[in-house]
Amino acid sequence: MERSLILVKPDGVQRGLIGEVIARFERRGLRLVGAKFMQVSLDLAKQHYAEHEGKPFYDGLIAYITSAPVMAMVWEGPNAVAAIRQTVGSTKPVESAPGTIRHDFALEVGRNLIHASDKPETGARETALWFKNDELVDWKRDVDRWVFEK
Ligand code: DAT
Ligand code: MG
Repeated sequence: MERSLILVKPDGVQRGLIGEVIARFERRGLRLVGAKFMQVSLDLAKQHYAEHEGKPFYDGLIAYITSAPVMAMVWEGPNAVAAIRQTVGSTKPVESAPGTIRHDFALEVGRNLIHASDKPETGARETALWFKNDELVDWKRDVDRWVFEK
């Protein structure tokens, strides 16, 4: 089953949108695997955003993600990464489709509320970076057969 790391970033937490984000993924049919409310260390922020090191927005990005607590979660399901990216919307909120989280709640790329893994391999890498194995729950829901075809 494909997994994606989701972060409700500091702006989403401060604005009281944790529940809204969780509700959207629950409603979509995705299955929660792990969750923790945490302050991001500088070290974790740098590892998480290593691909962006050297870009003009890098310093601001690290300052933003470490500025206040985040809600970190792992969600799974068939095609979870693509489904979640679709529900999240484009990186720039003004380019996000109506109905997506970034469209509905954000205006600026530097305050775009939420992180979601961009590829299945990234989902696996980021899950391992943010969560220990014993923080992830392997479980089934009675409703799974009505949401997952196989
Ligand atoms: P995403 O978060 O949609 O995966 P990304 O991985 O390209 O986007 O970039 C990570 C974050 O960096 C993004 O959520 C916001 C910030 N960012 C990306 N491009 C930016 C830009 N051109 N100007 C300012 N911030 C940017
Ligand atoms: Mg990304």
